[in-house]
Amino acid sequence: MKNGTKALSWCVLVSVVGVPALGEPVWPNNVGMPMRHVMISLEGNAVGVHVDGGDAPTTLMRFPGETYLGSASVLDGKAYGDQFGWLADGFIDPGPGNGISIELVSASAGLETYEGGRRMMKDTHTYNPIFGTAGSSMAWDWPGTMVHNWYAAQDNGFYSATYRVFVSDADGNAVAGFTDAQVTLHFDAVPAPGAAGLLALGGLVASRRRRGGAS
Ligand SMILES: [Cu+2]
Repeated sequence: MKNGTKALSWCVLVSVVGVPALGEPVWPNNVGMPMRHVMISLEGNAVGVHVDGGDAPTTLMRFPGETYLGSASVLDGKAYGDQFGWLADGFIDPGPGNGISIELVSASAGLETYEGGRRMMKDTHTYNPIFGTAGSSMAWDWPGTMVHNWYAAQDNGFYSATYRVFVSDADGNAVAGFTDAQVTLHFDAVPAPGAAGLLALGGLVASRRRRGGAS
C-alpha cells in the first residue's frame, strides 16, 4: 500500500508541474529511423531478394517511460524498430492463385517479430506475433505491398534472422518450378539513450518539421 501511495503522489506532482504524463499510451516510435527496404523480385521463375544497406544492422531503440496503444503494447519495455520493410522490386506475377511467402529459417534467440504494415499507418498494424514469435507460424504470407514489421528484443545486443522467400500457392505451399531466395537481416538492440542522445533526437525532429517533410 505504501508504494501505491508513493506512485500516486508522483502522478499528482507530474500533472501539477505539467510534464507529459508518464504512462500515457502512444503509437510506437520510429522517428530518426529511415526506412530500409528488403526488395523482392521475380525474374522469370527466380525469386530474388536484396536489402537496402546490405548487412549493416538496423538499430532497435528503447524509449523509456513509453507504453503503447492497443495491440502495440507487445512492444512495451523492449528495444524495437520497424526500419526494415518488405517491398516489391518491379512487377511480380507468380501466377493465378499464387503469392509470395516468407519463412523464418533461423533467428537469434530472443528476437521477436510483430506484424506491421505501411509505415505511417501505425494504427492499422495488427501487431500479431509472426515468424515463430509466441508460437506463431514460421511462415508469413507477404501481401505484395510495402510492409514494415516490428522487430523487438528484451535484451541489448546483436540479433539476426534468415528468411526463405518463395512462390506459394493458396495453402502456403511452395510451387514447383520456381527457385527461392534467402536473405539475412541484422539488428542491434541498444540501451536507452542518455541525455545527449535524447537531445540529438529532439534536434532531428525539429529539423524535419522545419522542412515540412512528412514521409
Ligand atoms: Cu517502406
